[in-house]
Amino acid sequence: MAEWDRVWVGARIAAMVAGAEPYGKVAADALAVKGERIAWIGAASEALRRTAEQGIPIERCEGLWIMPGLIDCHTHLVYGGNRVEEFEKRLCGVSYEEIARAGGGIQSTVRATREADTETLAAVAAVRAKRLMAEGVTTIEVKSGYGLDLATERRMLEAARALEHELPVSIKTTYLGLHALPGEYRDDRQRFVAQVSGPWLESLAAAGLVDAVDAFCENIAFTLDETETFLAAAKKLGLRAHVHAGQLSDMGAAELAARYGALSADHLEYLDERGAKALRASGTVAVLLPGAYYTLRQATPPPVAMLRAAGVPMAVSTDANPGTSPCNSILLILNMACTLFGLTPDEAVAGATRHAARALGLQEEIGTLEVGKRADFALWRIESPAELCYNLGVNPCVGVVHRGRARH
Ligand code: DI6
Ligand code: FE
Repeated sequence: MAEWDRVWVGARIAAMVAGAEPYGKVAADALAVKGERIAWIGAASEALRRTAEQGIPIERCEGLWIMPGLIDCHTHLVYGGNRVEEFEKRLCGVSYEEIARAGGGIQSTVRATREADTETLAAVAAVRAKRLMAEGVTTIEVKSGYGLDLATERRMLEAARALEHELPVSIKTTYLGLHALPGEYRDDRQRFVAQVSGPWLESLAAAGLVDAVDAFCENIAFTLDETETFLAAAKKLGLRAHVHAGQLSDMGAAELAARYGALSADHLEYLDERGAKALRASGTVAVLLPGAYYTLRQATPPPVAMLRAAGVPMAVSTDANPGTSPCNSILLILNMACTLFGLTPDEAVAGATRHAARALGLQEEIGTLEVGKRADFALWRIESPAELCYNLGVNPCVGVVHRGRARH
């Protein structure tokens, strides 16, 4: 039997492994795949010798860059309707908080999502997922959180899981139990938090639909105590967490996330040094979401220099959602991470590969190109990896391999 299934030769390879070389560039120009795994990385001359002997199929890359498949580690890809009217209102000066407090915002997407059937939810999510995939994305995290009742949350998670069966992409599902307080619980917050943290979480987890949990800890959403109730319940079930922390104010949510060993704390426009140090100590990834920052026209970017100095790994992601980041382009987000937040292009690309993998607990599987890791990679017609960040509205992706198989 041939030792490889297929080999790509004549490429430039940015493995995105941490180290001295920018973008983890390796002194090799060939990569071989066996099954779902990267089997070998080395010199094209050696690859050609072995392929000639064994009749292994060859892809000639002619200088294309091979880089790890991009990972979008924070999305709300499944939802009904859109929020274009709210966009218009905000342009007239009404704030996101005002709209939320008046029953619009997340609540209006909850109404539209409850009304949509599961097939429709899966179909609109697939359209959005394909846009990401066209830009070299091979793994997407998808949150629930627009159902806010058990039946609709379940349907959202099922629609997210369906993507993985219909499309050549890997999906991680997150039960965003605490996103907003639904109208029917307006007078009984405690009971809602108890339902989410008790029977609803148990039921969704038992159905195998929950890879992790998430909560929106914010003055317009859920308190620290409420968030902790949910995180504690998840921990008992052995589930890791993400936390929407410090998007609009600093309530100490990053420290709470760290205390629960969360996979990630996300947004972090409002974060002090104690929070950054806590994240570092717990190995929690800071997920930066410049699309939401841009859409809300916020003035305070996340403290990138502080996170860098503290040694906190920084991921970047679209936060694709109908309200604060109606964006299905990871490449645009890489640009914004540099231009708006001051990441270097190397940091931004690491943020959508190596660090995004860690934010999903998948660092042993994906996010870098190494022998034994999953063969998820993209081919780019560029002269340097920084071009993934430099261009605006340009997609130089010319091929994607997911689990060892070329996408068509
Ligand atoms: N923060 C966000 O930016 C999204 N959710 C969250 O907790 C916004 C969700 C929306 O406005 O629909
Ligand atoms: Fe979000």
